[in-house]
Amino acid sequence: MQTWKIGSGRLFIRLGDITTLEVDAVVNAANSRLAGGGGVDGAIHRTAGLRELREACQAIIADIGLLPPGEAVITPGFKLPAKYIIHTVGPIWRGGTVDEPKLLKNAYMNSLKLAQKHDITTIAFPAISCGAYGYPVEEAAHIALSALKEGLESGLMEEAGMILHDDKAYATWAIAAEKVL
Ligand code: AR6
Repeated sequence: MQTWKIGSGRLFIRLGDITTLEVDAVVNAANSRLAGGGGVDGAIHRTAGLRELREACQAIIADIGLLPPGEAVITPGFKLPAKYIIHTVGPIWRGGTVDEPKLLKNAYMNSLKLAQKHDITTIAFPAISCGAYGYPVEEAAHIALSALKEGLESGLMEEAGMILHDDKAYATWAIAAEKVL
């Protein structure tokens, strides 16, 4: 784990499994239908409790239709150690032709803003869009860290960071942090 002081807050990067974290909120890399899936979404659903989380997600979708890329919604954490789950949808990588960087930044910033509204002070993100959605990891790391830095500088959160699931992703984020932070 590495940490940086940003404004009056703290940014961290850490290797591990986001479903084990004792933070106020973990972020889920969801899809627009909040239908569950593989990757981190599947892990969060299984650990939080498939039935409870599915019901909560279906209620949101019944209300809003679809969750567009870059937007965020919140549910309880159910059986997770985290109190809340913030579900956001990253962009599917299409070669950088359809505003992917802006949408990825929005996913981070809108998650932080929604968290602040719920008095969340500590939050952990997975590498949104870096699995099934195919975002180039180095570019995603720069965008993610810049967004977290911006959020901490503007006082949205006390502690915000990334949980990287494997050594390679962790190394990429650590190199990006040397440039961005
Ligand atoms: N903790 C932290 N990170 C994890 C974990 C975990 N337990 N498991 C996987 N990762 P992905 P996306 C990392 O595919 O690209 C789903 O089916 C993984 O190594 O989960 O945004 C949704 O339903 C990768 O670096 O999310 C959507 O349909 C990162 O999490 C779609 O996939 C993100 O990979 C979203 O695709």
